[in-house]
Amino acid sequence: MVEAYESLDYEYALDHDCTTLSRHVFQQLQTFSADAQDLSAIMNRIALAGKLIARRLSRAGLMEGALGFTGSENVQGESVKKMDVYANEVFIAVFKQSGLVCRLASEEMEKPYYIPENCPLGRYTLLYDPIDGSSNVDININVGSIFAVRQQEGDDLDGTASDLLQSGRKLIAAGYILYGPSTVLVYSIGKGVHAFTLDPSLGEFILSSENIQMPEHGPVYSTNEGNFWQWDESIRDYIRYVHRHEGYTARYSGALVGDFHRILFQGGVFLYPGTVKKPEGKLRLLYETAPLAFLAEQAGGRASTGTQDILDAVPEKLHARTPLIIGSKEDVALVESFIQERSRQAIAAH
Ligand code: P6P
Repeated sequence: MVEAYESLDYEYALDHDCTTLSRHVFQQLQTFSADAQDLSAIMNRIALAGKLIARRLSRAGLMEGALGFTGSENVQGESVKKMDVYANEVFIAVFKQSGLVCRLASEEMEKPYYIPENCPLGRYTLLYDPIDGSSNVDININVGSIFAVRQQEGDDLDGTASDLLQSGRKLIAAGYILYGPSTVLVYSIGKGVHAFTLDPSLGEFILSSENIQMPEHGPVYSTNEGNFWQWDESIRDYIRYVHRHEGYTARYSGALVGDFHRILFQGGVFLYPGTVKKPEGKLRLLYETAPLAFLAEQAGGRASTGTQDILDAVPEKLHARTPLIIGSKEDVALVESFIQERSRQAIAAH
């Protein structure tokens, strides 16, 4: 007699292998409405961008002109890598004719890219960092793409995209693609956080982790301690604390997506505070800190500037920056406690 469990494994295996990204979006929303179909299509387009970028990264070392610098600087004043330009163009290419978006706003473009008049227009805006951590590209260490999706509000006839200057509470969807030993797409549409692993043999992202819950506390603290001399005393107090207490371990890759991904699964805290050179911090709100904050909160974690939730921060300009403290609830609260203590002392001293 065939053992009952064999048929169950087989059924589970088929179902597990068939949970693709587009299907998962519909399962999440429990509807096939026009909005759900738009969101599913948007996620599919992002997945296609991820596949194209992953393919290029996997063979960049063998391709003439794929690596290295372009020689120009972006709006951030950062030297642009050839991979930055390629990835930026990929997102434009996969969305241009999609009829899903009206604009794309990127770390690599001073102003948003407006879908040309001869292309179908959509009601959404994609905000993205095409390659986060591009300093890692040439040395084959993980990098990522970060994305955020907002619904267009108003008609933006003046081309200032002022409707984008709102808090992250307006986000419809957010996520990232991590280009590591495997390519993993992590996303949320406000109903939990879910991870999909690219199966190159299928050319599909397949569900690998559903309803990810960030541990309340974790051992990891992730920050560039080379900036210690530039930090506020409160952040130094926190670093001195973890240096003197058992149970902490430092992990820092130079690419926010990989460092966040570790904390999403293992717990802990990532911090990029303000510095003397960049008091408002280095990371950009609309397409770096806000999308990750959206994920962190959906996974039961937190994200703070140190004095307010990231998702409540309202940018004054498209490329506004914020300090970032993101991760497990307890660990973010511990960092904030040192900031609050220093504030209390400063008030008491006056
Ligand atoms: P630093 C990469 O340039 C990035 O934007 C993030 O991915 C990363 O966490 C951070 O900057 C690294 O900055 O100053 O430590 O090199």
